[in-house]
Amino acid sequence: MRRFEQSIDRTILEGTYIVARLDGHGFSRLTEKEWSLEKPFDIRFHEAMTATLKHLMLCGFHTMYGYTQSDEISLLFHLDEDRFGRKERKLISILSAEASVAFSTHIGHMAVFDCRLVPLPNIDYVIDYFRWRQEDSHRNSLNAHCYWLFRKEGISASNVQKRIAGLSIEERNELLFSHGINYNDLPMWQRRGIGAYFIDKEKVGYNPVTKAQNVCVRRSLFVENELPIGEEYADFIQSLIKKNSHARQ
Ligand SMILES: Nc1nc2c(ncn2[C@@H]2O[C@H](COP(=O)(O)OP(=O)(O)O)[C@@H](O)[C@H]2O)c(=O)[nH]1
Ligand SMILES: [Mg+2]
Repeated sequence: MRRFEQSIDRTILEGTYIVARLDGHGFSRLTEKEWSLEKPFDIRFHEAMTATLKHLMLCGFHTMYGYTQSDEISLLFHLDEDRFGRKERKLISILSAEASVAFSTHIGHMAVFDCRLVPLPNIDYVIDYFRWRQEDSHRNSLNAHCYWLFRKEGISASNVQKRIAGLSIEERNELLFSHGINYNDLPMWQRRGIGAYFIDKEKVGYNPVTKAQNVCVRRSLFVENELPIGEEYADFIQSLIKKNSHARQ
C-alpha cells in the first residue's frame, strides 16, 4: 500500500526558493453576492487578508517575506525550510488549510483558499515573481475601480466589461479622474498590496538574580503598508533575502 500512497509524492529540490501562492476560491461570487462588502475594496476584507498573512508567517514555517493583494497571499520560504521534508502535497494541504481557517475565523464566513507552490532557482527569479504580483495588483485595482464605477451607475456586468475592455492604463486613469477619483490618491494597500517580514528588536531586561541589566533580541513580524515599486521594490526584496541568508529564526 505504501508504494501506491507514495507514488505521487514529490519534493521541492534543496537549494531552490519556494514561493507559495494562496488564492481565495470563488471570491468573485462571495465578495459580490454573499458577503456585504464595500466595492471594489473593503478595509474589513483587507484586514482579514492581513490577519491570514500574519498567521501563515507565524504558524511554524520558516518564511522570510509575505505579500498580499486582493484575495491572494504569496509567501517566500527561507532556503533552509525543511518542514515535511519539502514534500509538495504536505506543504500545499497544510498551507491552504491554515489560510482557510484563519481567514474564515476572522471574517466570520466559511471560505476556502487554494495553494500552489512556485519553485524558483535564484534570487533574480524571486524578485521578478514579487514584482509580477505587485504589477498585477496595480492592474487589478485600476480595473476594479473602473468596473465598479459603472456598476454603481446601474450598468450590467457584461456591458461594463465591454466599455472598459481595451482601455489603456492612461485611459483608465483618465476615466476615473473624470469621475472625481484620482487613482494615485487611493490607499496604497489597494494599489500596491502590503508586505510582511521579520525584524529584530533589542529589548532591555533586568535579571533579578544577578541584579544586572541584559539586552536580548526579540524577533517580531512587521507589516509594511507603504511598499516601494519598480526597481526600489526589487532592491527591497533583494536586501531582505540577503539579510535572511545570514539569520536563522
Ligand atoms: N468587495 C470586495 N471584493 C474584493 C476585495 N478584494 C478582492 N475582492 C474580489 O475578490 C476577487 C478575486 O479575484 P479572483 O481570485 O480572480 O476570483 P475568484 O477565482 O472568484 O476567487 C475579485 O472579484 C475581487 O474584486 C475587497 O476588498 N472587497
Ligand atoms: Mg480568488
